[in-house]
Amino acid sequence: ANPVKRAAKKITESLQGDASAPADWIPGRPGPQPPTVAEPTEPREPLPPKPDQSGPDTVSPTGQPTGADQARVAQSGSYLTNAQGTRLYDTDHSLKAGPRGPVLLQDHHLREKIMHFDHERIPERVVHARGAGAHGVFQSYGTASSVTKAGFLAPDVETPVFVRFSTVVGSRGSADTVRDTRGFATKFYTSEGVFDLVGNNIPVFFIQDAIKFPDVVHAAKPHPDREIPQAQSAHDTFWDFVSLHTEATHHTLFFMGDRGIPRSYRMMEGFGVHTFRLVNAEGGTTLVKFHWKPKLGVHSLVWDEAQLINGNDPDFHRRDLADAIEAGAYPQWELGIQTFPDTPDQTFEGIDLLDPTNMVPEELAPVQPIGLMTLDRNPSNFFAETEQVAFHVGHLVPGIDVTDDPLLAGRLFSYLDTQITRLGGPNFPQLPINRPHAPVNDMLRDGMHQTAVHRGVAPYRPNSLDGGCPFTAGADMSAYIETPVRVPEGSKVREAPESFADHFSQPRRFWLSMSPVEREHIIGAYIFELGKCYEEAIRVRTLQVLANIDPELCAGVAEGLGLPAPEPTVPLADVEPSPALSQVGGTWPVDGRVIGILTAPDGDLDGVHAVRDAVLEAGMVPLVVAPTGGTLGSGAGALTAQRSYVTARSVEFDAVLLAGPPAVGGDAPGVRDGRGAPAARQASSDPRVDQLLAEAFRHGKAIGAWAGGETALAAAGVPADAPGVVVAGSGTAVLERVRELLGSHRVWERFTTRP
Ligand code: HDE
Repeated sequence: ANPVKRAAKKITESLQGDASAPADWIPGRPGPQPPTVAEPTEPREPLPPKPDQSGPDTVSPTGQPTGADQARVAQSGSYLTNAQGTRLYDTDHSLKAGPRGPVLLQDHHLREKIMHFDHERIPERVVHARGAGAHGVFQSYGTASSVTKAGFLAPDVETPVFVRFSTVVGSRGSADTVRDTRGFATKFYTSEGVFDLVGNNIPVFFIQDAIKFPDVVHAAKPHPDREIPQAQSAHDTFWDFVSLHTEATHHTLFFMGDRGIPRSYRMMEGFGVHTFRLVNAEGGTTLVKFHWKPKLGVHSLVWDEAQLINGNDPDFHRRDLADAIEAGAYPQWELGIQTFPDTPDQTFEGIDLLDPTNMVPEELAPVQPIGLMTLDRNPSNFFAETEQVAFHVGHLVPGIDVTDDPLLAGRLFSYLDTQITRLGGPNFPQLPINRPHAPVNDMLRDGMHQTAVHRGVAPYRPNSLDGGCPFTAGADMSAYIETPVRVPEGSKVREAPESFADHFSQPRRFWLSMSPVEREHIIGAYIFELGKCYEEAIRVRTLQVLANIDPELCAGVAEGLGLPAPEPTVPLADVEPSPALSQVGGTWPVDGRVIGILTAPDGDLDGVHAVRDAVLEAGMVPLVVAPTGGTLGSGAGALTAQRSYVTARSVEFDAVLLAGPPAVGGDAPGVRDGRGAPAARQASSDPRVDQLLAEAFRHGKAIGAWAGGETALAAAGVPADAPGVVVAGSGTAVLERVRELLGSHRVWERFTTRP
């Protein structure tokens, strides 16, 4: 008779039989029905489930659109309003008692505007503060299906992603091209929940146990007294720590190598670093390491270039990523896995898979491609997306589980914790960039910055008042179930296993895998970094670490520091090199490379047109450089200069072309030699062009010239017959050769190496 009771009865009956409520657990994935609900709150009859039990949709109780329409809600209507939607007639003057009188306390608009401004900043990330992000899509090949049941790795599944690249040590406003490790964090918005792969561009880490993280970070950050240097490892506290704490040797060697100064985020590898455990539909497990392989290859800057860029364009990497995406040169990475049998000792070929300072050479365990990621959309708002995105290694989906790597264990704790400080409370998953694309029906409630309007009265389990909702799922309904891994027996200890004790064999493998030019870069990096330390004892101690890796490395650095090279204190490990670690020797696509074309009003403008078209055709970016800004030539053949001799610097270009002799402009405003007089120069040169060519040459970049452009080479000290200098009869002929040179990234022959 009572309609509420009638409805309740119907619902109770339907739950016991062939229930329709949970039919859409995971779209397209039929599974058994959820367990029957018989909750013990008798004698009261259960209420019917509320019309919407689908979780914390961020709906406005007044019916205003939110969610996908958020942007419209944030900014709608053409008139300026206050935060409450009241239109304003003036936002430029405070309310005063007369035009020259005191400002009135009652100016609520002034108060609101300044209050909001005062709170515009949130704490920056304690590490990885400086970053750049992009949206994209991950297309699964399905090749991982035999080892994981993760839905997003099934054949042909497409998953939206957001990636944030970062430096580690510097503050939010620090320069991009400092020597540092780079973060490579990916959020997969899968239909089974969010999966975050929070990795770096270096496959190993400084420490084996999370409890050392504050130590390594305190050592790398600026000195606590003067807060210098910014975003640098070249200082005493860093080298003090890593020379005492030799488990950091492998990672340190990696980022003293070229990977510490990537050419572009688009040209970096990414690594999950830890060993993860994949679980397939039958419950079978496989240990894996994740790798991102860039389609453009792995390329780096040279140190001198990186330092110049820090001054010339501190946003170099951020700009490069955004420009490439805007230009349609979408960067792509293949996701791959190295797989290892899940044996009780969790080692592979003698390598302890739980030690994150270790890697497994690709020659021993090939990287098997499992999908392709394409970044195709820039964020619309840096703060809302790149700054507020919150990654967490514990954001896992069924089919991907963690191992007992003690570094990973600490990270599982840390990432949630840090977001509470950074994003102001526990509700950061509701921020648009963090919202899962899978339905959310948690029982988390209230708290700072709660924007969801939850339904129902029973955010607890068991309940009968919300009809038992939400239900728990089984393994066959995409529930996340931890793998019942057997835990080794033992006593509670603060100790590392014996297998973590070897700190030098793997660094030695890395060193032996480098080409001569890469070794020279590493030696140069150590000389620079240690040369910046004040304490001699730190240099001496580091040389001892290097002696334990390789005598040639140690001798090279010792020579540069003017110190004796010590003898090793451990036997040098007998290890095979891993050629896959070297960045030199391959040929790669040239998409998105930047070609500077120097010309002058009387240069070969027709040739420049032809070269520009050919550069664009090849998916590269042409930038025309002229003595001043403005237009060159007239009519149909007119050219716009994107850079002038004042704004162009060599570091912006991957190759430089000279279309005719550059203008002689050394007495142009602002160009003076060291004594303040107009720069002394050869009659045929402009000091800015000389500098540009000399830098490009020194940095191993291809240089091309035609139509008399070669006359500028001599004045810049560039031999016309040097490797990678191309002189030909036409611009397109020059470009063709330059393009081939770009395929190997740099003209490696130009760099000196020791015999
Ligand atoms: Fe992180 N790390 N990390 N880390 N990490 C953070 O989380 C931490 C480690 C990595 O673009 C923080 O949201 C601990 C390894 C990336 O938003 C913090 C330990 C690897 C990012 C944190 C590590 C990483 C972070 C700071 C040692 C490579 C940037 C802000 C146990 C596999 C993510 C934040 C982004 C960020 C803690 C070690 C990668 C404090 C305790 C190893 C890419 O939670």
